[in-house]
Amino acid sequence: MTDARAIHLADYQPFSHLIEHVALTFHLSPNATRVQARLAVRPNPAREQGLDLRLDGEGLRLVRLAVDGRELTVLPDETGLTIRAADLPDTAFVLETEVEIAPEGNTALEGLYMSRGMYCTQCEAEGFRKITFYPDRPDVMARFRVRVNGDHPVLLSNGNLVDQGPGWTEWDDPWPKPAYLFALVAGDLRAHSATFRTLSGRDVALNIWVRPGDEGRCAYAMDSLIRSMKWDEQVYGREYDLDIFNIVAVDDFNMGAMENKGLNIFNSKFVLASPETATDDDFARIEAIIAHEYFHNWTGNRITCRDWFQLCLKEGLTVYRDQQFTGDMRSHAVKRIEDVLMLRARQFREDQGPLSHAVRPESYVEINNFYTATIYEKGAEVIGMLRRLVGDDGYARALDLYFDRHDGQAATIEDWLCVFQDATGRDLTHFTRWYSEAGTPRLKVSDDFNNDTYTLHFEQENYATPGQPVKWAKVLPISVGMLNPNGDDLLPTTVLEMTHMRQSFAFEGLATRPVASVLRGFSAPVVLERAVSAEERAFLLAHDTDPFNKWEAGRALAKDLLARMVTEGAAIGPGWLEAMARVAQDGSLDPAFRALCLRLPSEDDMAQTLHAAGHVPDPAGIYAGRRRMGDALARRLAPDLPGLIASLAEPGPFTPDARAAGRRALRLAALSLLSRVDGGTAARAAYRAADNMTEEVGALSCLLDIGQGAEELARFEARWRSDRNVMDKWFALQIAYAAPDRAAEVTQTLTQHPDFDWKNPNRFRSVIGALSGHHAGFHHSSGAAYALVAEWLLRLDPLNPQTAARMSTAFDTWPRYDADRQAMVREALQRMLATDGLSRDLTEMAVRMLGD
Ligand code: B3K
Ligand code: ZN
Repeated sequence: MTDARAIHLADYQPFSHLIEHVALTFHLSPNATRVQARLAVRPNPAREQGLDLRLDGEGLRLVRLAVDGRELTVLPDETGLTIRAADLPDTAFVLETEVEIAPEGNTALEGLYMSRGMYCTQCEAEGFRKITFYPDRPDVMARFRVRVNGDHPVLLSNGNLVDQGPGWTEWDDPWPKPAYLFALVAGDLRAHSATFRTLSGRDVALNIWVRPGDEGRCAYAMDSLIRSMKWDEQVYGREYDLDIFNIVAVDDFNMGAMENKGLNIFNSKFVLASPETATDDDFARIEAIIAHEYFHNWTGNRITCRDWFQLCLKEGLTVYRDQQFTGDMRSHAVKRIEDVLMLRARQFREDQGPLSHAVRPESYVEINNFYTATIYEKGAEVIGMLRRLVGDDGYARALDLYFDRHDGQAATIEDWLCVFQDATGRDLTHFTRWYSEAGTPRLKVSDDFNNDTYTLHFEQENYATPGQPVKWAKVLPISVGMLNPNGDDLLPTTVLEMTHMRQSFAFEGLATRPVASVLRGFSAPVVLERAVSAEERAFLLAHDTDPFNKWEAGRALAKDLLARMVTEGAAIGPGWLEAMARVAQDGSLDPAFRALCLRLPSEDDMAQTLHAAGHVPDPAGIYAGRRRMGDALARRLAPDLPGLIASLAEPGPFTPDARAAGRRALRLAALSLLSRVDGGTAARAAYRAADNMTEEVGALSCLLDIGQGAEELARFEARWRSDRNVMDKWFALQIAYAAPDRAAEVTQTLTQHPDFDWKNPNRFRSVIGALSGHHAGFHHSSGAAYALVAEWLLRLDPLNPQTAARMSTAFDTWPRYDADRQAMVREALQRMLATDGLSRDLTEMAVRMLGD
């Protein structure tokens, strides 16, 4: 987009100066915190000499500024201040500043703010400039020493604790870091502690800091942390590098968590867990996010990004690493399926709409708007492809070289690709298109069989995306396998490398026509277009040895059926029902895998697929069709469901491990189907008997799904009223299961609930986000949900632009739908843009979504 305020990758220049050391002193006070900074500065030899010094700073009251002890009068502007070269020595000097800030009034939750009486920080991407004047950019790396003075019993910052006394602590971080990794916490907190001995025998003190009363809910997060630390040593050879590692849980947080050096700050929802309060999904997310933030210590902190255009350098890689970790801890097959579900739901959606952007974008207005599924999830997919192309050994050598060569640096995607080239000798010039070109390639596949030769023909299409009308062929690693018609493996998984727009691969010497299993493991993030008969899909569901494609075959059967139901009024034939029945009853399959197979395609996924196939999706039709499928499946499986449910009962106390969680997932999937035929009898009993949150929420969902559960909802509320994280579920569930024509009304009513604390991002997401996640409810033809979501985004924007902008992506699919819906969404977006004082964040999003 063209915007005067846009920042461009092409304009990058190193900073004028180097900051060798930073000493900060905080005097905490809710409305008048004093921050004294002492920076050891020298001109950057990589730049021309005699440059002014420009420091970022926003909302700071400057009290004092001195260069080498000499006071200077400098007037800050809106975004910072400039010290003229004439006022600076041409060699090293000391810059001192003192500013005053008001954390209590900081509702944006960026910089230093307060959450229920405790102080905390969030500096990525550009929050440090709200704390003190500083070159707030990731390529300026410095050693920090921090003294915190405050009334709270616990005062934390990055690095090692070097000194303390009554009302103060002093911290030293020996590892140079960019300002976005700075953190400070002060509060009345309790620690859940442990010790970790590293590979080389150093002991690290581990603490998870929480509010008094929450200490009993930290064990799982701590266990996840210890396993992450071990795993990074074993798999990547990466050891932790400080004497202490602190994690703090806060209730008001704009996202999941933040990897500040030695002091990770977490949304409390991703730390606190007990069997009574957290579901299996919560446990899994906690494990993954703890790992993700910990892995950033090397991929992000020790090696950081030169500028924010390189964000995927740390995020794509760290997501890739946390996915590997979860696969190792749980199940690679299940993890891959879940990741692809998520990729399609979020990244493909983004990439096929007006917000599509490259994994490495070329410009932005507000960087916080680019913490997207494309940077994170597609960024990770790109690394998975690289690994498929160079092999496991090549990947390991490249990563070793990356850590050796770039430790302590702020690196780029070029640096990253260069280590792969240097370590493996492979030319990756062509591959760079994955970083520079947006959009999801479509891969058309056809085949033929002649004279003992089976040939697969591929054609890739790379559609135009905003600002990128022309695209080139991508390098695609396409994993394929072949099966004999009797179901035996004929060709083990082989990676075909596609580098042109059209390419064919022949397999000779085959006696009969094989059944091909294409794109095993989802080896490239593309939309596969292949006309496959229902029989062949059922065959692959029954016989494919690649678990991803086995699941995918069942998924495709369901989607083909639902598409025909919605567009042609097709009836549900026995094919899909019998295939599902076989999976449900196949005791040789992992219950977690079976639960995934029984899950119907989501409505949004269906709308995406129909739109891509040239239809205008009808949200009400998709909703109704999907319900009919669920009802038909319930009737088909009804006789077996009670037995299946009973066989999956877990004896003994709750454990959060993957095996037990998988059994519960299948049990609850079966209970949900049973509820459709037994009027909720079994689910009501399960609700009463539940001794853990997975089953409590699971049984309640079954009841809400069939329009019941009012009494259970009331009991749930009475029991959990004082637990914020659990109550978020109570809010979200009612909206998620509301009938489409009532979703907006239910949401509206909940916004009047005394516990709808809309300034808390978790609560806002659990209500407004639940409505925008309810496909048929959000896109209801009345437009009521569009209006309600827009109204709340406008209310939130002045207080918390980051969360408002992020949640505005609810509207990014509007071009899929009919003219009436399109007009309503455009009108809502235009109304936002016409609002006085709309944030830069939300403005950029609305402009991009409107696309004109
Ligand atoms: N790096 C942070 C995200 C920061 C988001 C800033 N708007 C968490 C993570 O990716 O691990
Ligand atoms: Zn991250």
